[in-house]
Amino acid sequence: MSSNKKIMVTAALPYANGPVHIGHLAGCYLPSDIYVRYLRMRGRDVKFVCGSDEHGVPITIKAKKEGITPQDVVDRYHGMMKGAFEEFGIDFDHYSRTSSPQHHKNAQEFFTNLMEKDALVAKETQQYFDPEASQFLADRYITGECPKCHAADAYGDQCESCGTSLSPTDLIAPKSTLSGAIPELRNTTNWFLPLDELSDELRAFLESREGWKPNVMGQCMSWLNAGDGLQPRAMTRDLDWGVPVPVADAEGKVMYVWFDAPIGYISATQELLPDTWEAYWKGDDAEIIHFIGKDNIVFHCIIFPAMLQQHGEYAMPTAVPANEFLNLEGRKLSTSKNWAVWLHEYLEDFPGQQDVLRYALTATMPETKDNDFTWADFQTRNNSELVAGLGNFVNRVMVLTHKYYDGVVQEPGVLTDADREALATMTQCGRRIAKSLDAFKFRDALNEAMNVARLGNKYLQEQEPWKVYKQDPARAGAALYVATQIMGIASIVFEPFLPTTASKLRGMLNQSGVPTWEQSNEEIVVPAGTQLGESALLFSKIEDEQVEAQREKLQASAAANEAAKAPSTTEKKQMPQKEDISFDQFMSMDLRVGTILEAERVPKADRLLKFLVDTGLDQRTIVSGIAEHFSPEEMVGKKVTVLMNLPPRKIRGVESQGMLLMAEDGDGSLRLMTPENGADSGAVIG
Ligand code: B3M
Ligand code: ZN
Repeated sequence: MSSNKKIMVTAALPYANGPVHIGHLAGCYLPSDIYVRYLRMRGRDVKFVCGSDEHGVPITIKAKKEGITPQDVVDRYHGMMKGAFEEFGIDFDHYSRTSSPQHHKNAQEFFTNLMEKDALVAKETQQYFDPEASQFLADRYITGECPKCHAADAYGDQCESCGTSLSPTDLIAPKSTLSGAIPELRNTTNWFLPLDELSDELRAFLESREGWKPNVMGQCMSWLNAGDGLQPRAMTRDLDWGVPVPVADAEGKVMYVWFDAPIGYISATQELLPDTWEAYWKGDDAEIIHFIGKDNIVFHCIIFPAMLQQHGEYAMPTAVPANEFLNLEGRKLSTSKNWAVWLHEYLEDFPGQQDVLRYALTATMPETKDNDFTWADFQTRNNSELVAGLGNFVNRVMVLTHKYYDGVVQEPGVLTDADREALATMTQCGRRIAKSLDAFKFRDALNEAMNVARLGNKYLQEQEPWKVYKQDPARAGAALYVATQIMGIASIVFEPFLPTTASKLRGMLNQSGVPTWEQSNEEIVVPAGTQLGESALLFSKIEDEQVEAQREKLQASAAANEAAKAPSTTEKKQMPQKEDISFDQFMSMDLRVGTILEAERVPKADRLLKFLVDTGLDQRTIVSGIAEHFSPEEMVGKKVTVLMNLPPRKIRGVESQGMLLMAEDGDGSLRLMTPENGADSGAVIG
């Protein structure tokens, strides 16, 4: 990367339909933020943009469910997401939103540009239409059986069980999510991007990219090389929420959310730099890097590049470092199942400990394969690595320097071999971290940064200034001088990963302003004579009870979510009402309260119980097919409702003189009809 490049870093625009969780952070916001902070320290000309993705069917569905407008939904979450990113130090130059007027204008210009070049093809196709809700059903408005894996609840655009990307007409037994109605096919015109004709150009673009992660390039090539190749894809939808299609007679049509959302990166840059934005998006100096999660690869590596190629004025993406998925305690993170750690809730439980989460998530970042976040791992990383490693090292340097030298960094005098070796090792760290960061290897980079703290602890352990001081205060001062330089390097190399901690370190070292990355190659970071500041607490131990509470909270909220979703009894399958009877027929039924005196099983009849029932009038035998639901023992003494005047009939050789009434649920479970407050045997019901 030559240094006159204009570097545009984007992080996927999160849908404004829920708060931000750790999966989002680990997937693309942390790696992009670390990368940008690092580039800034290298003095690179970099801009970092993001924003809320406010279109798309999930938002309209949520609005319908809550009885509010889509704008209400996105207003609620836009502010929340922006705030969460700020809290966690995700340092965008601009966080925009796709409902902004600038974005609508920009996306419409882009669309018009493609129309003028005949790059979009109008096609009449049959789309599903909900006759009850009288609207076309795009994407997630329609569910059905997945034709590939046969999961029951695949969406019109994708099956979440097997990941296959689908069209609504692919679904088996489709159903409208709006009304539950069976949709019918109707004709409608939409505009398509003819990806089938653009394969060669796309292949040439992808083959010209260097150093892409194998997981990303592999996915792209498998689409290009698939049996039937790329297919034309509709770039508009029959919907009323989105960027209106800027074409006459396109009433009631908006852009497909994946058409307008990536253009949102450009719109955000225009808002940030109204006069100079083009330098970051056009021409040979523009370097464009998209940080995303793996489910967004097709859109950033195939569809958006195809749009850019057809438009013709824009530079093509340089890199798309997509991450895999983060799981949570062995399960897939899920907003809808409430299986997540929400950033705003984390902050309530661990106030001021943003860097701990940044650290734990970077250390388990799903760079090359899916990875699992567990609270146990979080606790270990905090207690063993941050508290016992980095925190302990810094604390020893600060406490000893204050104790022996009033906080003044001593002249080292003549350095020993061990000192020189420690300083030489430490000046290599920045280079090694840089190499990993340049290759988007964030876990390796963080581990290298942690090596600075490990080096510091090892050095102090070997030099033991707390012992040496008594005989040789000058030597102890020299050792603390060296240790302070190591702490100085830590304050530089941790800046991209743990910005709050790095800033506290600078405070302790009496340094102001973010240093340059090159300073990490120097042997003197904190000159002798520097008066150190107060020792600040960097990290504190996380107790077993705290992580146990988190695990419980997770289980409880997932369970509560499940319960809230379970169909209520009124939604269960109900028996249709029977035909009317006359009032006389009703009055002719003789119903009375009875008490069960004896109960036993009927031999060789699994389902039958034989009762002796006191009806007030007599004691009679009644046989009932409820042995699968009740044991004879539990029935004795129970009050029941008896239909008295059913003609006697023989069941398995036993004459039954009446019937016990039961309530049967939709799921087949039975309950006795027992009078409240224990009415006497013989009480007449009616
Ligand atoms: N909103 C999808 C997602 O959050 C989408 C990203 C848009 S990036 C242009 O997964
Ligand atoms: Zn499937």
